[in-house]
Amino acid sequence: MMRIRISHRTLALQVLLAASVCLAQAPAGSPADSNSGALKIQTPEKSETLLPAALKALPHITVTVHNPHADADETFSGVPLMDLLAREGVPHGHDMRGKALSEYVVATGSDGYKAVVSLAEADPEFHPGDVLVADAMDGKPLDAKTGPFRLVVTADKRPARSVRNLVSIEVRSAM
Ligand SMILES: Nc1nc2c(c(=O)[nH]1)N[C@H]1C(S)=C(S)[C@@H](COP(=O)(O)O)O[C@H]1N2
Ligand SMILES: [Mo]
Repeated sequence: MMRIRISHRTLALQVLLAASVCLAQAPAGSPADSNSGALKIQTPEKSETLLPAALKALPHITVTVHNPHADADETFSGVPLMDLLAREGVPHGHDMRGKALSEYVVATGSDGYKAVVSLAEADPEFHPGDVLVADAMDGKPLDAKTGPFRLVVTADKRPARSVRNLVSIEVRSAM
């Protein structure tokens, strides 16, 4: 009796272990795999996938927006979108001219919801307001319903472009 119980427990442990190894090895980043926790950043030249810990390690800013639906102020902390794009060599600042003005960012949530911001809108040296990839609200990491990442566009009067469960940001050109 004792031996059977022990071996069952061992088997359960092995199943758990195997499952956690599978989870750890699951490919991450495509919009299809929801809640993989990874953010794919794609430009015409490069692509990179950031895990929550990597984004958390980058310099953050904090913004407060009013959510008219919740009728509440919400304080988000995150990394400016343009800081993430600049890592991939996307033009900004002095270079926000010419072809750069034809470029735009498609932000996609794990449910397939999409919103577009122009590259110029995402550049704080060009356009007022902040566009950030937030990973915390009111001092806490975003919950599963919203995170781990959410786009925040402070100049918008409604949070409709605030893509929840953000899984991908892709830079494209209209030219
Ligand atoms: N992934 C995803 N993000 C989304 C949406 C959605 O359907 N899917 N709806 C948007 C709309 S229209 C609004 S008004 C806000 C609502 O955000 P809230 O639930 O935090 O108020 O989320 C935005 N982000
Ligand atoms: Mo909305």
